[in-house]
Amino acid sequence: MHWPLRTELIAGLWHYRSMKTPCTSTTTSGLRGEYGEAADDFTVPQDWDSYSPEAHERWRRLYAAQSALAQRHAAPQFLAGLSKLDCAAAIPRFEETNAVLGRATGWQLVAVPGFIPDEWFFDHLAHRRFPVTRWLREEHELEYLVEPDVFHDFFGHVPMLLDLRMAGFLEAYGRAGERAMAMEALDMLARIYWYTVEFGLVRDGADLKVFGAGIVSSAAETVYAATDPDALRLPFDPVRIMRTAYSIDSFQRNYFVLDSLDQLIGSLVDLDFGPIYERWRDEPPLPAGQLRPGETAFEPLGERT
Ligand code: HBI
Ligand code: FE
Repeated sequence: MHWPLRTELIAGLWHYRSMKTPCTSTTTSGLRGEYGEAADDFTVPQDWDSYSPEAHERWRRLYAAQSALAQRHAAPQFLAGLSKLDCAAAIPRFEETNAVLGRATGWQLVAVPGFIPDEWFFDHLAHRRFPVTRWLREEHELEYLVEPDVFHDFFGHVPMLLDLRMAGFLEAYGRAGERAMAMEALDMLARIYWYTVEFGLVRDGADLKVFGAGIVSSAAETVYAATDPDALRLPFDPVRIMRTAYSIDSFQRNYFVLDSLDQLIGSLVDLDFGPIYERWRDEPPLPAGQLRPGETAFEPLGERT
């Protein structure tokens, strides 16, 4: 069985359990990666020279497969970003990418051992530093792994960091983290990230395209989210999203579709999250996969009425 490539699926577990113990080794956190070598801000050197020829070859195959699918199904903004990243032939050197990113949007990549604590994740984003996992998945995990690796983090996320709107949105998300944590509403904020940065779709004329990193780094979910008549695609609505549960071990049971990337910032910039957190944080989330009264789902081509 080929499960979707679900790289972020333990984000929730991480938040609830792992943070109770200091994340300094794989044994205390249960996470893969060299946490013992990390600096206080959880960064590590990328150590590009330590990648084996087999790892670079594996990257090439992953890149070839996913970029072919992306040409058909990914948003033009993702493809525009990908075309500026010279990363088809080998695992990229973050240093080289940083020159391109810095010029385009001021973002920089920092290497990390894997999942890092929420506080640090938000702090990096708030300062336009994107944490990218250093290690690459093994041969037997090409289709499925539970933690983000360098392919998910780089191929999935970095193309969109070259888009000015996504660049601004991710910084704003990082800044929003502190308040969400203080108000004990991190789950609500995290759903915004999940349903946009990780699993977002956007209209492209009459068509729907994928741009979320969790989708574009998964062959099976790219096809499912972009083309399957059974996938439930709902109109983007921030409060609805903050209230909607998500799947961590299967395809998403619903997706949210932006009219444009401008809507991402436009709809959130004037929203006062405080009262929304207070109103909904203690209520159980809406189950995923259900159309609510008044909602109209999207078909892959055009709208269903
Ligand atoms: N760390 N490396 C990494 N990648 C993530 O996507 C990530 C993380 N730490 C916390 C986190 N995500 C989420 O729990 C927050 O977005 C809420
Ligand atoms: Fe991700």
